[in-house]
Amino acid sequence: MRILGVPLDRGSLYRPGAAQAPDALRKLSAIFAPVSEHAELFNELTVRDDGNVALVEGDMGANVDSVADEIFKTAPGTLPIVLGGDHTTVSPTLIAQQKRLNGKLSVLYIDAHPDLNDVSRHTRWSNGCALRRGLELGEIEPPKVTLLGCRDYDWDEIQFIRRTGITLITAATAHGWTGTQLADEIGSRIGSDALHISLDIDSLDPAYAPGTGVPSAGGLTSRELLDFLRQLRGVRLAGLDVDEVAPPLDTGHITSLAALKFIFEFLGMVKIGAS
Ligand SMILES: [Mn+2]
Repeated sequence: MRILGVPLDRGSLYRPGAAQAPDALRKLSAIFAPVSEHAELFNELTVRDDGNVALVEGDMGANVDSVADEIFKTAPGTLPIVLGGDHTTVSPTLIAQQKRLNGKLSVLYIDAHPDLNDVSRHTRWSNGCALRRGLELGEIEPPKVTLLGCRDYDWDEIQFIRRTGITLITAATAHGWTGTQLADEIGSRIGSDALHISLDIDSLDPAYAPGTGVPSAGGLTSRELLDFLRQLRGVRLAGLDVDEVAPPLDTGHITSLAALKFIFEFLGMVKIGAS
């Protein structure tokens, strides 16, 4: 495992703050012992923290190539865990992962929003365009993407989803599903691909993750998301990015601690899983 921070929130045009997340998460991570919630010890796992990537002034458009290059340097067999930053973090992450996996990559995008706008708020590098840019620049086929937990859309995004064959599992649908159903749905699509998980913390209901730029009512519970992830343990994993945790908007570290919980459970998935 290799941890990299991307302390950039220029894509959060509504409420920034996510640039502070990588350092805040590192500081708080000492609270957690290296075990999963199922009391499994991570005694065979090596996690190296490579700090934050170097950024130049500007938005992700000015940084996407250098951040992708840095993530691409992750050694074969090592999984990157990328800490955003706003969700434009996923764009260079997907570019790098698609190259690392030689195109054998599927994506689980867990978010209240699909981030599939071509242009949002007068820029191509707002977080509302993050997945669209990642697919374009990474040359990833849209049918390889599953959206989970969505509940806010722009009209163009809905048309893009319908036109390109992206799988959409709304928060409302997911609420009625078991983890096994989700694992079956994803497992039936990815074939021999490895799965990259992109987690926007606003996929959770604001009750569980209030400290984020664009909270949206009606989200997943922490319990639901943990159960979904647990059922994905049989899937070959490519890596993880966790985005949109905004410490200045948080209260009592609730959102940061939720993000850390999922990162630690991801570590548990890798130990049990195939990679
Ligand atoms: Mn979002």
